[in-house]
This record gives sequence, structure tokens and C-alpha cells, in this order.
Amino acid sequence: MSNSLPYSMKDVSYDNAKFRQRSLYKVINQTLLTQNVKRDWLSCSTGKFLALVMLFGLAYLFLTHTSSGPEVSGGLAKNVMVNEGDKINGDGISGLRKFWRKPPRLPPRLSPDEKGGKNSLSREAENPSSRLKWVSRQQKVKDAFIHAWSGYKKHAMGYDELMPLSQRGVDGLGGLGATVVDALDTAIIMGADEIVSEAGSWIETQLLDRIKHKGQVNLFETTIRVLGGLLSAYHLSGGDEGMKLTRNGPKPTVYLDTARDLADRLLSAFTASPTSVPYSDVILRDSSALPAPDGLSSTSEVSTLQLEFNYLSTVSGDPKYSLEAMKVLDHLKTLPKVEGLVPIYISPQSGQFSGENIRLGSRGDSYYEYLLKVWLHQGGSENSNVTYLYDMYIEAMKGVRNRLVHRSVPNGLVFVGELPYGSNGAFSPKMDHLVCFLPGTLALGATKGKTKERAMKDNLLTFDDLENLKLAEDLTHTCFQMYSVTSTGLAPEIAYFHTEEYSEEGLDGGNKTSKYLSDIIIKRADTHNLLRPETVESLFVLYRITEDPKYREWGWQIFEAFENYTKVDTGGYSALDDVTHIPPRRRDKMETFFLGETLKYLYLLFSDSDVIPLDKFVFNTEAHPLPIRSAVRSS
Ligand code: DMJ
Repeated sequence: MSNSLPYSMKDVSYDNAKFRQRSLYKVINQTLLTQNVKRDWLSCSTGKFLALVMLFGLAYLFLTHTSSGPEVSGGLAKNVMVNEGDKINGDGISGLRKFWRKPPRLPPRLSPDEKGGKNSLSREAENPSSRLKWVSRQQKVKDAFIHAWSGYKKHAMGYDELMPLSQRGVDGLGGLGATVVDALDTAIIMGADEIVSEAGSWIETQLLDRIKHKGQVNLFETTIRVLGGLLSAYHLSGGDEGMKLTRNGPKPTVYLDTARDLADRLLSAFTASPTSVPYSDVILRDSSALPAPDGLSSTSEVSTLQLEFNYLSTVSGDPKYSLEAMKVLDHLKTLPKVEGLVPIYISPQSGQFSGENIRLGSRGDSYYEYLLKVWLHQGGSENSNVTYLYDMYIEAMKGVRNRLVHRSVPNGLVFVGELPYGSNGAFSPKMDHLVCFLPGTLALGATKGKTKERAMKDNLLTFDDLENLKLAEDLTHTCFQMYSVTSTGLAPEIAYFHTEEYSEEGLDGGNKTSKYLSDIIIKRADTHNLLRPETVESLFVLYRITEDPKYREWGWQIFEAFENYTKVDTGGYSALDDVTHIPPRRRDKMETFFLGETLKYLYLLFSDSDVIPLDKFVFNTEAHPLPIRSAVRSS
């Protein structure tokens, strides 16, 4: 097993591999089959004549069919000697080649079973006893959400976060009551009416005042959690011709007005910067802004604001929010990259990337997520003025496949590592749990929110889509195994993968029954779990798209592990210090994203697919669903 081959060349057993790298034999065979030529064609003289023509054709194809053509890209294309072929064949053949049109790549085929209607996977979801099981598991997730909220309400109402063991609150995000806003749309979606009323009324009576008087907040965190949460609540409670999922809480305009006031202050991060790259922090009370102490902003932070600011412009009718936020992406488009991959720091002073560290974990992650999602949110059309974002996304995912995807030994788990010293430096087999957002994004990007079955029936999947979908499935499996290898069944914050070049003894996850115990290395400093959502987020998206019930089962196992080891009797759930030991030490913190994301994604994983459908909503990086423009008008 090689660690240096591009992803697409390493795995030839993909479901649809036959449609990607067709041999000469297959090209001819498929052409014959398509034209319905019978087996006895050699028995008549016309057949013999045709055989001669075929022989000439074969010789011609042999000479000319060396180019993989422009539609075969990324890993495969890199390994085909396109230019060499041209040289050998000479000018005459090159001229002839102009008349040769390679047959289009055949679409992936469905099995006869799938063609008949519902596939066996989607039938499983409709089986009455299976439905009952998932309805009851979904209720368990709602109960967990109510338990988390009750701890927060009792001990920390109005603080950013709950410290469940100390039974008090803490303001780790600037003091805007971040848990209240992050949790609100989860409560709306779950139909937790009492919580909608409590959170809604706190926002109506307290939040504007906080926004006017509080000091320093981080632009990114405040945008994704508070602005995103308010905008989603606005839509889900009936604003913008929205869904009216609840009658509780204030009028939707309360959420919108609060969002506007907040965004007006956040805009200073853009306007104070000498370039289109915003500063990292804002002082709310006087609408001023300042860079981080080292002067640098995170790449993911400056590129993960646009869904929220665009939607605010749409619903407020004021383009200024979108204009400022989109300038960042317009600018990032012009900067040099390594096959679409970018360093994790950027300077607002110069507008240039800083350092060479490339990763899809912290500070890099949602740059790639928003390239896709901002495009999808604008309608996902081929001709929109943000199509360049989709192109950047596709290029970056090729870069991921070619440069960052490797396999572990001995069991071949597919993982995404890092290039801490840039494209010419050594590869690091380190993968943050944060990277587990990627499979969900890859699957979403492949089918654009449709089911895989639908996308295949409609012949919508390109070569890149197929590669990305397969990578999504493999990575989801790896992310699940990051949970499964530990004693608690919960993932560490960071995992390293055992490869031919890298191994460390005695740092396993502790679950001696796991087949992957020696594939995954967990360093002592990385054993904590912050109740993060990325894996269950991807399980949710993968389930919606593939309809494979294994993703639900994996999600249920993870939920049970949260229940077993992180639930605090007096209310709330706690982060853990060490997932490799039982009982695990606790960390006395319930992050806002446990209510905003983790429990929401688990709830939606167990719900019917028409609850917040993926072709009508885009989830911001904090799991706040915002309606897709074309979908709002047609729904
Ligand atoms: C969340 O705030 C967001 O998902 C962000 O993009 C990454 N980190 C956390 C959750 O882990």
C-alpha cells in the first residue's frame, strides 16, 4: 500500500470506478453494447466487413486514445502522459485527432433493484418498526437537549456557557448569552416550545442591551453563533415568508432587528482594515475593530461570514453586509494557492496569506466549507456571479485528494493529514476532529443536497462528484472509528494515523476489541472531547444523501456514549479530559455548539428527510439553517 499515490489511484474498488478510468477494451465493449450489436455479427459477410473496419478502428484507437481528455482530472489525469502521447504520435495524428470525439463518460448505473423504484436502503427507513425505533431515539435526543438547557437555565442563564460541575456560568465569547442564541433554532426544530419561549424572551428583553454595551468579541464566533442563530430563528419562526415552525417566542422581526444592530457593529472589522481582509475582533460598544495580537487573522475565520451577511442583506434589503463580506472571497480568489489549498493564516495588513501551514482542521476548515455553501446558498447555478467559489471548491478538493489523503496501516483507514511546512515540506498524519466536517461537505457538494439515488438516476454526477462522494463515505467511516477505538466511545480532539513512515507505541484509544486500535494513535495532550459536532454532522448529511441506515446506527452509538460519560445529573453535559480512560475525567464546560449543533444534527439524523431538507436549506458552520434563495420562492 502506497502513501504517496493520489487518492483516486489508490482505490480501484469504488462503486463507480468502472466509469472513471475506462480501458480501451471497455470503450469498445461499451460502444458495441450501446449500439446493440449482436453476438453473431461475424457470421455474415457484412459482419466480416464490419470486423475489418473494427480492426482498423482498433489500430486507430490504439494510436490516438492516449489522452485522458479534459474531463478526467485530478489524480487520474496526473498519471496519464498526455503530452508524451502527443509527441510520439506526431503532427499527422494530432491533426486526425481533431476528428476524433471521445464518447462521453457513461453515467453510473443503478442496480436493477434500484431502478425498480425505492432502493433497499430507503425502504428500510419506511419500515414501520424501524420508523418507530428512530422516532423513539429522536425523542431521547430531544430529552438530552432539554436536560442540557435545564442545566444552563438553572445555573448560567444569560452567560455564554455553562460550567456544569461548578454549576455556574462563564462568558467565554464576549457575554452575549451565546448558548441562548445558539440553542434557539434547535429548540424550534425540535418543537421544544417552552425553551423557545424562554430563549426568545431573553433575546427580546436582554440581547440588544448587551450588544450596545459589551466590549471585545471575535468577529467569526459572533457571526456564526449569534448572528447565524438570530437569522435562522427569524426564518424558522415565520420571517422572510419562512416556515413558522413555532408560535412561541417574540415576533420574528425582533430577531431580525437584533441581528441588524449586531451586524452594523461587526461591520467595523471590515471597514477598519486597510485591505478587504477583516480584523479578527470588534469592540461592540463603540463599533471599533482591532487585529489579533499577532496581527494575523485565521483564513477560516475571514471566509466564514458570508452566508450570514448575504442572508442579512437579502432579508433587510440593505446590500452593505453582503458587499463587505463578499469582498473577502473576491480577494481570496486572486491569491496564490497549492492546488486550491491555502495557508491557515492571512494578514489583514497586507492582504496576503502568512506562513505555509496547510490543513483542514482548526483555522483552515470552514474556508473550504463556505466555498461550496455560499455558492449553494445563492441557488447553486452554473452561471451565477459566485460560480467562481464552486470552481475554487472543486479545485481545492482535488488538492485534498492529491496531497492530503493517505491511508493508515495496517487496516487502510482513509484520513486527511496536514502539510505544516507547505507543499514541499513533510506530510503530517495528524487529523483534528474538526476535519470530520469534510465528509458532509463533500457529499453535499457531490449531489447538491439530492439523494445519491436521485442524482444517479438523473445522471448528475461528474467524475469529481463521484470521487468526492466516495471520499466522503470513506472519511465518515474513519471519523466514526475515531470514536469507536476509545474506551468511552468518544473521539479525541486530535488523532494521528499509523503509516509506513510514522508510528508510536502505547498510545491507543483503549478499546481492545476495535480492529483499528493500532491504526489510530492518540497523544496524551489530545485525549479531550469538547462535545464537538463534526462527526454527527457528517453522519446526518451522509444519511440524508445515501439513505444508508448504518449512519444512523453509528450516530446512535455516539449519542449513547455522550449519555454515558458526559451527562451531568444536576443539569447539562460536560466536556471530557480523557476519552481513553474509564471513568473519564470531566472538564467542567458545556460548549454552546453542543446545543446548537451536536444535538441538532443527531435529532435531524433520526428525523424524516423533509425536516430541513438539504436541497432547500444550507446550514451555516454552526448548524443554523438558512434558506436557499431559489427554494424560498418555490416553496
Ligand atoms: C463550531 O463553532 C463550528 O462548527 C466551527 O466551524 C468549528 N468549531 C465549532 C465546533 O466544533
